[in-house]
Amino acid sequence: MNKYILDTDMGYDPDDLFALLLLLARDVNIELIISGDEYRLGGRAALIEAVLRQLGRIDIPVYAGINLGSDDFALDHLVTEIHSRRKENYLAAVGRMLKETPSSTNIIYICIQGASNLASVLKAFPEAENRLTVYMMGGSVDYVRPKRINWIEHNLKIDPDSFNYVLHSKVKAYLVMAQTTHNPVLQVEYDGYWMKEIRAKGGEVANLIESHFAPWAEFSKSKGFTSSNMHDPLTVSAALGDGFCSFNQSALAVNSLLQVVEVSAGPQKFWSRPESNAEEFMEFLFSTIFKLMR
Ligand SMILES: [Ca+2]
Repeated sequence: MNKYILDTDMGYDPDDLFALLLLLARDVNIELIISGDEYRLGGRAALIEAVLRQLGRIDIPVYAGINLGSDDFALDHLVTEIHSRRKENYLAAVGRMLKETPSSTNIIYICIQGASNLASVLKAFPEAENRLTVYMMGGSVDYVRPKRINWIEHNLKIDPDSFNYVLHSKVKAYLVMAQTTHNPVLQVEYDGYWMKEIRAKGGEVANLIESHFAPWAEFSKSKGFTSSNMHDPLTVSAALGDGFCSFNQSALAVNSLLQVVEVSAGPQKFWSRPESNAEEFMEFLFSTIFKLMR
């Protein structure tokens, strides 16, 4: 059975919560969760722990990752507790996992935030390049958002050096990128079809989703939208081998405009084609999450 690491900035766009719910509903072996783009003294890690407690999964350890000093943490008000500090930090925990996991077991590292923690893992443990298979959301190739001049994809923008480090490392990596995930079909509108289905089901998971989505809808209204794109759930789904998106293969680099470009030499990376089976994916995503709501 594969082992999974989830590296998430839950508490901002609610697609991270949908991604976690998808992972939990699939009953895979989540070894540990690392918080990304940390906030104050482990604010995100504390939020993730609170979510896991609500879902009855306190067995999954949460480690606070790198704090980039950002201040756009939308769910600050939901953090009522302090992150339970562990004896190890996230690097030590990943190092121990690399050491203790037999080479016949795949370790899948799912990164649905910036690449800071992942790049640190690759720098700290040279063997990680061969042992990990990475699925990461971020960047874009030949794509910028319409009417958004100088747009840079969020996960790349918050730490371009780490993103570039991962691209230049030898780690086997699949990138689910913005040219694929910025698809209207992958949008969940706060007052749209899927949220109505979720509210109709009711219960603790529905309330949890509401508590993450309502402040996000309020927060993003000023930017002209009230939806969440399922970038991160599509990435989790790819990591689980579902096949809703397909991948090109070439060497990639981050250029001076912070766009990802194909380059002629360097380690090969897999990166998502723009088209995906988005309709089928959305049906699959929510029918899977609804299993947690019975
Ligand atoms: Ca995310």
